[in-house]
Amino acid sequence: MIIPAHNEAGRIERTLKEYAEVFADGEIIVVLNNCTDDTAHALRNVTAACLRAVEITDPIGKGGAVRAGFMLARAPLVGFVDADGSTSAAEMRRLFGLLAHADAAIGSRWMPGASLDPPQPLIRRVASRVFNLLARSLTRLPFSDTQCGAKAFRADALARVLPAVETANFAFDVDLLAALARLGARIVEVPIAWRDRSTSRLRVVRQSLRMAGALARLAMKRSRLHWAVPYFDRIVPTRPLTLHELRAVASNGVILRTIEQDEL
Ligand SMILES: Nc1nc2c(ncn2[C@@H]2O[C@H](COP(=O)(O)OP(=O)(O)OP(=O)(O)O)[C@@H](O)[C@H]2O)c(=O)[nH]1
Ligand SMILES: [Mg+2]
Repeated sequence: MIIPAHNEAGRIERTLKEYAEVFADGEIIVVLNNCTDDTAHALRNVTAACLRAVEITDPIGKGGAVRAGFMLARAPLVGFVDADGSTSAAEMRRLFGLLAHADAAIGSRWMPGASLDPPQPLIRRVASRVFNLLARSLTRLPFSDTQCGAKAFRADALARVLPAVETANFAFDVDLLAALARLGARIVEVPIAWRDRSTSRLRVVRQSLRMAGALARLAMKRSRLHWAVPYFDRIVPTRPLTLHELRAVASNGVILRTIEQDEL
């Protein structure tokens, strides 16, 4: 399990305690990124053998942090989830179970059967639907919720697509899913139980604009205009990171906590 964490001192401890129990047979990798609060201290309050943590100070976005986690993961099945605990560990475990017949299993808050208790604030739901329309029309992905923070993958499928993924901000999920789809990977989307734990830290308008910029870049990269991407980057800086750049940044990461290989 990869858990990206940006200023999560107040929310991560409870999540980790829950996940450490359910994923004691695996490995949880927390990627602290660009934290200005004491997330590292909250981590020290959790004693679990399955827990690893690395801290990367450069701001690499949620997408960058999850991708850095993918590079560190050693298990044949790898997932990621938000640090705030909006998806329970049991729900995440269910997604992993679906990988017996799929390369990727993703949660949806918008399919019939999803339970939202409590739901996201209205403005977040509106932004989510607008983004989904845009993402579907630009990428032809058929999913109802590319942005749900609960996804599981077969590591071999991930390894094949990671070199093609560059998005570092919150639109990274679209980049990853589109790359998997191009490869012919089997992706299943299932309704999920969501318990919203928003603190509305994410400034919706600014973040949505950045995500839209990243989507436009993605569409351009896959079109006949791909040669114009460097010009686009100058006008609309979405802070993409190639695998090569990410490796360089991640190599400056500080290991806060490690587990022995044979504990796996
Ligand atoms: N590396 C990195 N991770 C981030 C950043 N922003 C958020 N995250 C992480 O991404 C995950 C999802 O972020 P959230 O803040 O829960 O996003 P959200 O659910 O859209 O918004 P909330 O209303 O705050 O819950 C969490 O694990 C965060 O710690 C960032 O700028 N960089
Ligand atoms: Mg959240």
